[in-house]
Amino acid sequence: MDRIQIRCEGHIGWITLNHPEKRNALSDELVKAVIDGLARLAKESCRAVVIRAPAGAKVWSAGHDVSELPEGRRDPLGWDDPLRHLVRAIEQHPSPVIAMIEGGVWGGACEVVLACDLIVAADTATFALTPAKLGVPYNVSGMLTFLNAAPFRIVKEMTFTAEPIPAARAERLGMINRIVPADELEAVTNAIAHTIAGNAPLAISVMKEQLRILAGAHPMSPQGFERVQGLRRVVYDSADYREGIRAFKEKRKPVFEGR
Ligand code: LCV
Repeated sequence: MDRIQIRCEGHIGWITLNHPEKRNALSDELVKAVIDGLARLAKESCRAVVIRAPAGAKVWSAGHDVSELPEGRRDPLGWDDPLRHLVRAIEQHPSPVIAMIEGGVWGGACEVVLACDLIVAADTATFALTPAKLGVPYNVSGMLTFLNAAPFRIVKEMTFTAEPIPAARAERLGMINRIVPADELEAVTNAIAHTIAGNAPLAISVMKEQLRILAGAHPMSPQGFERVQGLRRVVYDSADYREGIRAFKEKRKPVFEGR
């Protein structure tokens, strides 16, 4: 069963996440299919790529596939985690990647969406950052993705509460580019993609890469990085982390004890 649908029409690539039984959870299998799809669309000289869920989706993506997270003693979001590969593939894709959002976007899927170059959302869409709900110590580059997409205090609110925010608020905050009625979402996204595709692809590709390098140009001392990694290790080695993952699998609310 293909976990995505892919097509290229008039220099525009379309990738549809297609694992509704698991609410498009970002499993290794689905992530690999999206990364391969992006590479294929680059070879077909697509000048913009839209990543979407099927029309009418209540969930765009439920985030990292929790069943694939380690139950402790290993960084759950290390360099080689599928989610990290997907975020880098989007950021390094030679043409703009547009997230077309309908339904809820959860956890690591929020980072995938915020790593896209433009975000067009239906007015019913919601966005939730969920590490605190699971007890996961999010990783440094992921936190930078959030900080590059939303004001500092909003990142704190979203990460500390793990509560979804509605598309209207996300747009007011500048986190997303456009909010439209669901029945206009595809047409508006398609129009934006065609406008981009009608401009100079080489210049756009270079400006995208310049912006990626500048957005990531945040100095962090080796000591600072090692301190953060040490603190994250305390979290993913904690009883709370194990409890968060187990509670999800057992479909119950976690009981965190701060140890
Ligand atoms: C695996 C799933 C998932 C899922 N993984 O449908 O950002 S971090 O640090 O937290 C990071 C580690 C991360 O991204 O973690 C994941 C964060 N995601 C969430 O917290 C969202 C978890 N999912 C939900 O809250 C609900 O599934 C939503 C609200 C998305 C949809 O609810 P709905 O009632 O429509 P179900 O909950 O019944 O889910 C349908 C099937 O998808 C699986 C879920 O286990 C169920 O499988 P079974 O039918 O086998 O029981 N599923 C959902 N999310 N992230 N599997």
